[in-house]
Amino acid sequence: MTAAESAQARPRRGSQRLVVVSNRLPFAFRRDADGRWQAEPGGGGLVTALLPVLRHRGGMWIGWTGAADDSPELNEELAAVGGNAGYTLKSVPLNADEIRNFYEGFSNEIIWPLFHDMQLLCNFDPAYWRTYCEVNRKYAKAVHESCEPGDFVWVHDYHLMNMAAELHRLGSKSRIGFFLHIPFPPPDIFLKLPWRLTLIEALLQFNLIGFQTARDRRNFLECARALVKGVDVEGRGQVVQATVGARSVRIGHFPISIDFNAFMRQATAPEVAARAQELHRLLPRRKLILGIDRLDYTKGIPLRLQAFQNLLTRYPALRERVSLIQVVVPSREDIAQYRDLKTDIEQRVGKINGGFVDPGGWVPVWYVYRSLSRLDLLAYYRAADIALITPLKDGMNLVAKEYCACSIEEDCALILSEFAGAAAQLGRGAVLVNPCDIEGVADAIHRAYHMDAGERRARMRSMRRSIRENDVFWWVDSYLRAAITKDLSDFPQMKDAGAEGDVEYSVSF
Ligand code: GDG
Repeated sequence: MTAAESAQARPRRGSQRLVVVSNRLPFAFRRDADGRWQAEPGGGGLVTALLPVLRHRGGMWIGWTGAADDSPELNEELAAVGGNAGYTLKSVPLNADEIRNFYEGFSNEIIWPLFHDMQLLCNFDPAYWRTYCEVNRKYAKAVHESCEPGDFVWVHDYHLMNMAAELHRLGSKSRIGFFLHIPFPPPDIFLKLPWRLTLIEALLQFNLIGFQTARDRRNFLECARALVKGVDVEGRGQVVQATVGARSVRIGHFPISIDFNAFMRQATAPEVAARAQELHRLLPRRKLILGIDRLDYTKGIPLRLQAFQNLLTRYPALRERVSLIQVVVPSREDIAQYRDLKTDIEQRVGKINGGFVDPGGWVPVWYVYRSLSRLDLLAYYRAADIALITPLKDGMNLVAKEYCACSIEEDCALILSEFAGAAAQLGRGAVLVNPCDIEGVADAIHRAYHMDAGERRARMRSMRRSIRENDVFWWVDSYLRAAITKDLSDFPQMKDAGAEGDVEYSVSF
C-alpha cells in the first residue's frame, strides 16, 4: 500500500479534524472579464498531499485569497470551491497596508533574506514587526472562531510564526503544529533580528515544530538555548522533545517531497515525450543543461551563469556541445531587489551569448522568463541531460526532486548545491557543489558531461528510490504521526533523512 493509500485507508484518529493554515489559500482568486470571481487551483505538492487527509478527516484550510477584497461574491465563490474540493475554505482578508507591511515587508524583506543568510538585504523596519503581530493575531482569531475541540491545527511557514502564541492568548486548547518551509539560520545570523526573543518564545509555544533538515533543527535549538534559559532536549532521533519550564514541544526534521508517482506517470505521456524530442531537435548534437528557478536572489542564478561562462572559457571543447536552458519564473516583481536581479541576469545572459554565439546556430544560453505550462515543465525535465540546481541556500528545492522523478530513463545527472535542503537526502546520488565556487561548479558540469552511463544510472537510481520511498504522502503522514505518537522512541526513522553532520562538503583546491 502506498503512503497515499495508507493516509486514506487508515481509520480516523478519534474525531480530530485537520485545520491547515497558510498565508495563501490553495486557490488563487481572480476576477474574469465579466467581473466574476474565478478560482485557479494551486497545483503544488502540499495541496496534493493534504487533499486526501482533509477529505478523509474532514477539515478546513484558512488563508488569504490573494485579493485585496472581501466582497460577499468572493465569499460565495470560496464556499462553492471548498464544497467541490471536499473541505472548507476560510479567507483571512488583508488590506493594502497589511499586504505591504506584513507580506512584502516583514515576511519578504526581513525573514526571507535573514533566514537565507542574507542579512545585508534585510530592511528591519519596526512598523513591519507591528503589522506582522497584528496580522498573525487576525489569522489566529479566524482559526479560533472555526476550531472545534480536538482539532489539530497545522500552520505553514514563516509568515505565521506567532500563531501558537496568539492562539494561546485567545484561550485556544487545540494542538498546534508548525512547519517551516525555508531554512532556519544559525545563531550568528538569527541573533541580528531585533525581535529574536519574542519570536523564539512564540515558536516554542507550538506542540510540534517541523524543519526540512537536521541542520535547520540544530540551528533552531542553538538559537533557543542562546536566548531562553532552561531549554532541555531529550532524544536523538528524527523527532526530539524539548522542555522549557512546564511547556514541552516536539521538534523534528521532515524533508518535504513530491507526488513521485504522479510526476513519473505524467512524464511518460506521449505529448511530453514529443515536446522533449522537439527541444532536442531545436538544439541538436549537444547536451542540454537545465536550470529552473523562481526569480529570487537565493537561487544563485548570477553565479551559475558565471560558472557556465567559466566552463566555456576553460573547457573550449565543450563549446557547441552544451546549451544551458535557464528558466526564470516571475516572482515578487513589486520588490526592487527582484527587479534589479532580473536586469542583472539578463545582462549576464546577453554577455555570454554575445561573447560565444555562433552565427551559424549555437546559442550558449537559452533564457526563458515566464511561467511554464505543466506540459512544458515536464518536457524540459525529460529533455535535460544535466540539471544544474545551485541555490545559495534553499529550504529543500522541489525542482531537484521533480527532475529525478521525471528522469524515467535514469540516463542523466543532477548537480546540486550543498546548501539546498535536498542535499542531505540526495547527496550520494547528486554531484554536490558549493554554488559560490565558480570554477568548482564549472568543473562539476565538465564532470557530469563526461560521466559514464553506468555511473549516471546508479546515481539517478539511488536518488529516485529515496524520493519514491519518501514522497509527499510519506511527508504528511510522518509529520502527523510525530504530532500524535505517544512514545517518540517508537517513531520510525527515515532512511536518507540526513544525520546531524548531514552533507559531505566537496573540497576543491
Ligand atoms: C519554498 C522553499 C521548498 C517552477 N517553475 C515552474 C513551476 N515550478 C514549480 C516547481 C516546484 C515549485 O514551483 C518550486 O519549488 P521549490 O521547492 O524549488 O522552491 P520555492 O518556490 O522557493 O519553495 C523551498 C518549498 O518551499 C517547499 O517546502 O522546497 O526550499 O524556498 O514545484 O515545479 N511550475 C510550473 N511552471 C513553471 O514554470 N507549472
